[in-house]
Amino acid sequence: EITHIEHLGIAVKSIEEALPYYEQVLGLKCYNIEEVADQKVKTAFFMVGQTKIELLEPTSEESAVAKFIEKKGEGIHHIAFAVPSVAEALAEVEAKGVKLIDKAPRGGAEGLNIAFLHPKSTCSVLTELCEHPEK
Ligand code: CMX
Repeated sequence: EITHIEHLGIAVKSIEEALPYYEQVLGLKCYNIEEVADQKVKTAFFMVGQTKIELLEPTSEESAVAKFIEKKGEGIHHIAFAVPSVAEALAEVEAKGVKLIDKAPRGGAEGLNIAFLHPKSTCSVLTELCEHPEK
């Protein structure tokens, strides 16, 4: 059961270079910049209603985001849906034949439990499921 869009992930080459557009043109406020070491990305977050925008800057050439930018250029990288339980949602979609990237929930940015579904099974949109552990 999806409750809302938790965030949209947008791949950028440089958060520093992207910030003026988000802050000065769109008038959004970056409230957190965080490095997610195991994903080899630096992230910057903005709130838009209850949905966030997450800018993703690769911190290594081996980062999935670096590979994405090389292949497709900067742009929307993934959509993240909030669900009450990532473990239950994974079991449900796997039973429906979806290919999983993460077989079990893991820790993501901002302390969320997350898991990715493979774009080959999601109409080519890399899809993330997220759960707020405190909720
Ligand atoms: N959206 C849609 N399609 C994508 C994609 C994306 N973001 N990234 C890759 N693909 C497609 C590629 O275009 C390619 O399609 P074709 O076979 O038709 O050319 C296919 O998926 C395989 O891509 P690849 O470049 O060969 O890359 P890999 O298979 O090595 O990895 C993926 C692809 C999705 C499995 C990998 O990027 C992954 O595990 N992603 C999840 C983790 C992640 O993205 N982390 C960064 C964000 C972390 C965060 O938010 O904190």
